[in-house]
Amino acid sequence: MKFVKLSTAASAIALALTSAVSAAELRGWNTHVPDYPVSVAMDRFGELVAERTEGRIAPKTYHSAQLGEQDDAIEQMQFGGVDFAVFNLVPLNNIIPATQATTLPYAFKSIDHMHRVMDGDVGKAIGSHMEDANMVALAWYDSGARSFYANQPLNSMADLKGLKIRVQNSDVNVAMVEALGGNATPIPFGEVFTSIQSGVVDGAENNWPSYESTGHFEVAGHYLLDQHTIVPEVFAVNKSVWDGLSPEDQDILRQAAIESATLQRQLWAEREAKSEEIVRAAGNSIVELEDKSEFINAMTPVYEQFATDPVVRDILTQIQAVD
Ligand code: BDP
Repeated sequence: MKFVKLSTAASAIALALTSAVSAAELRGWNTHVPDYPVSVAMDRFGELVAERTEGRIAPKTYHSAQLGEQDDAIEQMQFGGVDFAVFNLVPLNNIIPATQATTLPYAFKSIDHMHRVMDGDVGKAIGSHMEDANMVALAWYDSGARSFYANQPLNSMADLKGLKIRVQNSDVNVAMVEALGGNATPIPFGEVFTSIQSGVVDGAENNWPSYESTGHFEVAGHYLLDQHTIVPEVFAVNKSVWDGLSPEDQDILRQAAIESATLQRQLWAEREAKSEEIVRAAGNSIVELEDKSEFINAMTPVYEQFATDPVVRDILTQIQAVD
């Protein structure tokens, strides 16, 4: 803890020194390729902030995991190397347990439901837990619904039994795959393609745009649309940086992040459709599930393990109370 305080102070001093001599360049982390909806929206955030502060604050996003994989970036956000980022909530599960409620399978009824929940009190509650990890949540991005894919036929839940499935680094995701009889293997996003190609894992799980933009659809041609999670992504700013800003600049950043989220959600819907088209045109096998009750029922042990924590249970109850 002492270390956190020390580097927090150091990064605040570094920022103050930078702004004294020139515009403060804020470093943004992003895992996706430059034309991905998250990337375009983060760039828009940078433009809006630079414009509205007349160049005093110049946010620059480094795309394609140039600043490291997501777990490293989450750590850097706590110790000062990353000033802002868009994080998926799954890799935050282990360090901020409150986020687990939003990543439990079938916690949200639909993408619209997720928006209503995250733009309301639940988003605020999770944001306040994030502050303990030195992050300030400014807005919520979309990442669609995630489903399983593999290099072998996936026609129903039974086909997942015994498969090695890559997951993000989260105990909830490990438990989810185990509840389906699979072997969960946490692997960084950037290594998933070669891991499937070389047979280290048989498959993974993700949304249409990530399945397509990473090329995973070329090495894992079977996509089973069980839509087990609808995971929010957070636009977060390093709290030490945030605390060093004037209230006026904080307003500018918050407003720009919210506007970028509106753009991101719009671009997301377009990209989902485009990615689906690309994958279908490639001839992949896509299995839709009319009835997901088998998957939903299989998740009971996951809820028993995680939804019993009082913080997680309380947030889950709030999610379920939103129409
Ligand atoms: C994508 C998310 C990204 C995650 C990635 C993953 O947008 O933040 O890192 O999935 O599976 O959909 O690691």
